[in-house]
Amino acid sequence: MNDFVNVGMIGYKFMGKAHSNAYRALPMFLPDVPKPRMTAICGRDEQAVRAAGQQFGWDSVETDWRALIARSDIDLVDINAPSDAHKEIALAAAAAGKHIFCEKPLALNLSDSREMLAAAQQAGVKHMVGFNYRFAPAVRLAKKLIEEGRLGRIYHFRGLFLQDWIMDPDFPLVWRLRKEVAGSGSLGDLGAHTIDLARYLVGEFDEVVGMTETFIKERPMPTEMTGLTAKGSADGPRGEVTVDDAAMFMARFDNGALGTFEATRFANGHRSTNFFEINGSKGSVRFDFERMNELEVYFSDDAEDVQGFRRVLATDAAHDYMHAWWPAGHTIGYEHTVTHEVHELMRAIAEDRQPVPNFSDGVKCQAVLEAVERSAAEKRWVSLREFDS
Ligand code: SOE
Repeated sequence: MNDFVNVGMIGYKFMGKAHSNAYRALPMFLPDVPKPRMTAICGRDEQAVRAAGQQFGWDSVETDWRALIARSDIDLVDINAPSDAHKEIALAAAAAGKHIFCEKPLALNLSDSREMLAAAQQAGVKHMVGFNYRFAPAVRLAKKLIEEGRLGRIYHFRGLFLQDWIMDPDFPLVWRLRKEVAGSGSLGDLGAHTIDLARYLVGEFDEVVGMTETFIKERPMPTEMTGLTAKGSADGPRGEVTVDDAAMFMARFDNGALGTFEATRFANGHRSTNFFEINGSKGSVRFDFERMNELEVYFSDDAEDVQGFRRVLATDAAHDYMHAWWPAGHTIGYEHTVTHEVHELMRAIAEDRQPVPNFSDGVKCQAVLEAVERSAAEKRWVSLREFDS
């Protein structure tokens, strides 16, 4: 097993910081896998990426991702640039024989995601997609309860991902609000996570019916921006919002369970509510990322006089990953899910297997996104079979 994996990362803002934190924390808390070596960080703005590289602890800086991929001292390419850059970079990384860690959503559309998967498979490299919420210990407890049959037959999945960061009509037109850069709006940015959690916990999608809405049709052009923050003049030039502000859809799963989904950036008061509830014949579970260390569980075979949802604090050694951190009862946060994600990637590289979730999960998520968009446009139920390649 290689003791090190040399990482080249493209992107240096929100997810660049989260991934950098994970690479630094991994050897200290989860040392049973190869150590990620923070070899090079890449971004177009040389001054900004040099500052980020210095602050996050990267060994070198690149301003052209092609130069980064061409380096012989890079084993893994980490892509957390905006979504329109994912495909070109991933295809080049695969062609160069580099492992790939790509942020979600995998691509702008299903066709591009399939091309990325095929290229990675052809190159024989490891490929992972950044669905980090699978790596919350409480979510893995939900998975364990379902797999052990302790919820019985699953009837319902109901998932919400609610934010409110663009409620101000004068919030500028950042890249997440432009289809050619983001692919979609709340559906692909937030709904992708909920779709992935549903696939991870319940199963594959059979058909969907949905709707989308763009409440604010145009916004001030930004004078400077990140993915989530921006400056722009309310009386300056304005541009068209070309993605959804909100999406809602229903789903039938292959196993007969039913799902309801909501993704919005207009749920005033919800900074980032990422919630699901699953109901089965023998019990239910409820998870809210704002209380990410807890899983609410209900078992219908509890004694009648004490039946009801109870709160499990998923911080014991019995809970995935918690052995790595602190004694029972000491809680963890958002950034730990990314560290756990990177642990899975490093372990997969060491064990010469594909990490989970990988590009095939990214493709399946992209198919559901495309099905929802088709349903919203054509106002009909859409079967995932329509997208079989
Ligand atoms: C959007 O605000 C966002 O940053 C998503 O892009 C992330 O994937 C999600 O984890 C948090 O919210």
